[in-house]
Amino acid sequence: MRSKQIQPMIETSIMAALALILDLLPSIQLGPWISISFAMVPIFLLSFRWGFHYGVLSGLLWGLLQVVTGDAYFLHWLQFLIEYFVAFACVGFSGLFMNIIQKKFNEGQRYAGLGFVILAMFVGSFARYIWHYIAGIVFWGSYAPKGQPAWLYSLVVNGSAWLGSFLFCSLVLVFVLTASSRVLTANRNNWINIS
Ligand code: 218
Repeated sequence: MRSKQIQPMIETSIMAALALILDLLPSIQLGPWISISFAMVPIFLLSFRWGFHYGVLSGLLWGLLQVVTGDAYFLHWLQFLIEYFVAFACVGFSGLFMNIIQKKFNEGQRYAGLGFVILAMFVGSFARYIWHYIAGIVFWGSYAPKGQPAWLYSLVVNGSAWLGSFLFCSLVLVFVLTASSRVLTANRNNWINIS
């Protein structure tokens, strides 16, 4: 591994672990599957610092950590693959906005920067929850209350979990970045050199 990749890789693993821990904290629970937490914040932050590829990798690792810690629900191999690997990896789509976010904050355009941060979180969280929504229709439909179609049940469950988590993450990251936008750039050039 090139020494340039070592720092982002370390952050990738730390942020995945942090997301796992935040997810275990008591969150706003509106039903068994409607959990509103800010566990995605570390993955978003990493994505804004290092971009799409590291964001996807960290999301994948977060999903994997849930599996190995016994925190995953298995109904079907395809559901398992979609909800714990594909969905979590998609949080990294927020990293597609790294350049514009970095640029806005560098130029001192805070509000524009925050706008793109929120847009990026919208895209990343949506890209994740669309998979939970699809899995909800295909695999979790039998849990719907009597008479409720699966698409509506999944929309209620995953739509509210998505909206709540997106808003909660936005609140937390806007607060953090208003206090110190340096977290976006700090130490990005201090490569750890082990060669
Ligand atoms: C309707 C419905 N119920 C449950 C699930 C499963 N689900 C939902 C959201 C997030 C996650 C990942 C772990 O936090 C899971 C497995 C669903 N998709 N749809």
